[in-house]
Amino acid sequence: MASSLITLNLDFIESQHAAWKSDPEALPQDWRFFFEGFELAASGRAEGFGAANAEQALAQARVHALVYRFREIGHLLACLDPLEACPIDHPLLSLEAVGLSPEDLEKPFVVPVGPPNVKAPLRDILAGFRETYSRSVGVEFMHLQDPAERRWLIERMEPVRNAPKLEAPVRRRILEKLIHSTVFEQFLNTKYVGVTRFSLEGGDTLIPGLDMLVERASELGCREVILGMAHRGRLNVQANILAKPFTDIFSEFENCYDPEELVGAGDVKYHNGYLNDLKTAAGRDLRMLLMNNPSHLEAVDPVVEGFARGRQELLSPGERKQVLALLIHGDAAFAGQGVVAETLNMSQLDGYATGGTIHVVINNQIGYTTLPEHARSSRYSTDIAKMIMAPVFHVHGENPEAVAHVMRLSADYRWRFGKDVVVDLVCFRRFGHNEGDEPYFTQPLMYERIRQRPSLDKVYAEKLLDEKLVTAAEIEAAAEALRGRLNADYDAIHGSVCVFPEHRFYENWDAYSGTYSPVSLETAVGRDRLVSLARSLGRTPEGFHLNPKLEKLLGRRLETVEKGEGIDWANAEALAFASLLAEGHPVRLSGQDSGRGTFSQRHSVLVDTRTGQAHVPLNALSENQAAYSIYDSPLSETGVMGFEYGYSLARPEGLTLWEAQFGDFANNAQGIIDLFIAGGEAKWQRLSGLTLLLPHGLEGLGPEHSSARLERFLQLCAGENMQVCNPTTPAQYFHLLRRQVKAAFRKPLVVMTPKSLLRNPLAVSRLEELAQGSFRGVLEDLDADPAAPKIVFCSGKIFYDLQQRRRELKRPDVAILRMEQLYPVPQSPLRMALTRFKQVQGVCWVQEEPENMGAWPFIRPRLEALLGKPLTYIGRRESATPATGFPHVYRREQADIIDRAIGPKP
Ligand SMILES: Cc1ncc(C[n+]2csc(CCOP(=O)(O)OP(=O)(O)O)c2C)c(N)n1
Repeated sequence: MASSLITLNLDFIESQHAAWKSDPEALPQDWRFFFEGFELAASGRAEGFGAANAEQALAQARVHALVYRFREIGHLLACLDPLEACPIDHPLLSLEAVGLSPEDLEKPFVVPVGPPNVKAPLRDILAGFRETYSRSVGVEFMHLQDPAERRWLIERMEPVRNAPKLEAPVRRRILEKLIHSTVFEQFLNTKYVGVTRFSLEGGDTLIPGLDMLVERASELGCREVILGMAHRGRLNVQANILAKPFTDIFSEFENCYDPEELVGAGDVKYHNGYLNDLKTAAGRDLRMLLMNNPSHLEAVDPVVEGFARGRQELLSPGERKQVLALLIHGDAAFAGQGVVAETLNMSQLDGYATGGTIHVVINNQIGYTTLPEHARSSRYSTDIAKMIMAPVFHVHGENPEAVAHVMRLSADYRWRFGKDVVVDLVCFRRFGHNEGDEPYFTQPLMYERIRQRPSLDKVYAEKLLDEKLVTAAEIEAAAEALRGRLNADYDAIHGSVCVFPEHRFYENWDAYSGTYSPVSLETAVGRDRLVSLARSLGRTPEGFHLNPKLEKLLGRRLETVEKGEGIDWANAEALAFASLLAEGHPVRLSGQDSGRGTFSQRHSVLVDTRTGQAHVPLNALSENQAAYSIYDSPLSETGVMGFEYGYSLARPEGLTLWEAQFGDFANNAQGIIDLFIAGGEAKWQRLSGLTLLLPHGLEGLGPEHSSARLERFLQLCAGENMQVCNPTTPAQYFHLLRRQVKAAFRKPLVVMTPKSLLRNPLAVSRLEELAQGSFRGVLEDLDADPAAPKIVFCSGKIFYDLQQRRRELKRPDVAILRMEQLYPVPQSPLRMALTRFKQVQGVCWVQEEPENMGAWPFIRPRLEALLGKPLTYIGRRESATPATGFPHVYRREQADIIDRAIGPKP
């Protein structure tokens, strides 16, 4: 470790040296001193300089080297851990490490900061740098490659030695917040003994720290904070930062709700979100949302980012300053969960940036019972953040003034540079993981040290008492006032039936409901309008050099619309998007390679063959159209899907889509699907209209390019929580996309989308089908004989294989019914489709997926209940993987299914 640091140092110094040689003025003042001294020493022969001068210059260069080290690795000597004695020295930061000796301490050297050519004894210079970088704040910032950012930070840290004098009212407020934090936890501990609340105690400075942070953020122009955090201290943050009424918090402990009043399945108290409109201490308005959170640590991170992005677009289009994404992490989770890296990786991307997230790690140096040495390979739990060159402030968690300073500095940095920044609050966990946990089993020594730590509010109160900034009576009055409020609110709730608090949310949701009612929805678009939209989509700007193949493709698209037939999937999708945009509904689509489309089908973004300039026809429809946002996403599923889910929560008026490259890859985001998409409404009454596009279908490709795991989605369906559809025609897809926006309800929509059907000449629609009607949950069979004795139910692309065989065999006595929507099960369309056939003897379900997969396990009991008779299964036998990797086996299996369902080839 040490040697690699030194190598890095030398490489860096060499590059700086080269820069200095070509233009000394280009480097900051301290570097200039350094190299001047260095050259002087190296040239010892220089005319006019004696050996003594050269020696002195060399010593000065060494001083600079040491200063540089303090900036770079001073944090190794910082005093950060409340459970350990402060380190006294570090070999890499010693005088000897740079060739100086204790005799040099009293010698004068040029001070590397402040006005030029001021000299001071080395002892004093060192003391300043030690204080700045190796006391209560340890900073990692020299990995930032932009010298302007480093300089900006240096200028804010070195002159005040990372310990600015805080004004008396600020210090009193810190004390008040510490008292509130402590009294709140102690109150819960006496009233609800042993009940899980994930006490913040040991990390109490979070509360005054956050208070300082939001105060500064609002000073800098922030109007809204979107906060994501896990279990630890969540109730405390709700009470003391978001001003959630104590009565609401207590009623969650009391379980006093009338079961009749309860909405949805609910969630545990330390997962619920909260929205409040606050007044800051300075009297400014600040809206704060604590995002609902599942147990799955860090899963909420991308959701917060997506939501913040959506709010930024609504509140302050074109800039990201006014809405702040704030994420609070645990140390074990921050280092361990991959979604953290995915979220950080999105932070500066055009499609996902939120102007810099402030991350605060409650680093209590333990994760449940696991110590850092077993939890990460990195030195700090925050090291992952350095990949995006975020500055990291490690801060002693028992120094509330240092915490206040770094919180403010982080806000300043975020507002200045629009980038992520991390505060690592080094603290401890006073009790076990939760209130029923015994930490002495596993960490007896650590907990013995913790037991000896006095409560921080007391320690800080002593300090302010000593300085006569407060009186004992004021301190007692502050605690008493809070206890009084807590007691009164407790008495109001305890033992009574309480009302389930209304889940207030953003006003732009007022027009939408969670009641699924898809009937009589107008999704058709007039012929003329469609033709006119198609013409716009086919146009490129004057002088645009379009790839000749694309020119042909776009020409064909327009031709089919003008002719009124042969409209394919991508064309119908573009028309659905265009019509929505023209009606004022924004559309946002992101996924891997979604701009072009994985199957080279979409071509939403056209690239000039000579200039490389992009043109997006869907954004060139008209002046007053809504925005079409199309992004090729980073290669992440959890992060990006979580982001789009969060975005959909902010923008109910638009269509938000996430697309999988192949449907399989969505299972990398299974957590987002389970926790938010499927369960969000039931747990938190939070609606989302997110649409997932999942390429699905067996086509002879391997096990991971065949299935979107339809069965997984269906297994999650209950209580009309989401829609799962498998449309087989472009027109159906068109209406389905439009329904998702035009409906007054908002439910996630999972669409199995095609691959081979994209180019199947049979899978095309007539313009008339877009200009009339709406999405149909079941496609009837008008070709079949009403006296057909056999009904074949299917869903998805296998329909075309079945239909073709039926044509070949001329067998109208087999009716083929397509289930285009699998959930909510379209009961009345199913009944309607069946009434045509009066002499049915046998009904079978045909699918290409293995028997333990696809729609079969889900649909069987439901269809059988509706039909009143058993269904026969025709499909692949059960399998551990969705598809064989051998194309010839695939073909044989597929042929066998069609043979059995309709009859062998003639
Ligand atoms: C994805 C996930 N895995 C495992 C858990 C179980 N779990 C809950 S808290 C916890 C420890 C978290 O440690 P840390 O992130 O340091 O936060 P702390 O509880 O110490 O505040 C674990 C393993 C979880 N909630 N989520």
